[in-house]
Amino acid sequence: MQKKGQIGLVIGVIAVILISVFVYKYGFSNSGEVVSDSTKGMIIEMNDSAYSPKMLEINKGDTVTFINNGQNLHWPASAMHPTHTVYPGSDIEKCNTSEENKIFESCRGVEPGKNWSFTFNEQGNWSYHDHLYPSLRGKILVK
Ligand SMILES: [Cu+2]
Repeated sequence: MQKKGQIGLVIGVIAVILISVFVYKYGFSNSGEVVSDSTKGMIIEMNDSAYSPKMLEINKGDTVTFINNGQNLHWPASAMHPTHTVYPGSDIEKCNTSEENKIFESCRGVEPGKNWSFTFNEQGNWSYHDHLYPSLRGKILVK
């Protein structure tokens, strides 16, 4: 009788643990998914050898965040180097003016660990490069 009680207790404890783990995991992954869904595919990682992903497809109005995971400064900018005028309205000459936040370029090196974001309101296939390392390139397709 006492043994049965102990087994029952053990089963009860295990059940409580399993339920807690399930609830925790379910709740966690659920809220985690909401966060990752809203930023899914919207992040471009810059490191010292490449931008990744090299080709990103987004919808008009989406915001892309360029994160510097490298050791050096990185400066994402619209094609073509060095004027950056391919993306509509963009021009390196507009850096340090009131229009700076409307152009597809960071206008300065983004420090390691920091990021820069831009919202794409123009449909098209937009090439960009790193103004400090022009051989580093990528494309953003805005549908
Ligand atoms: Cu450039």
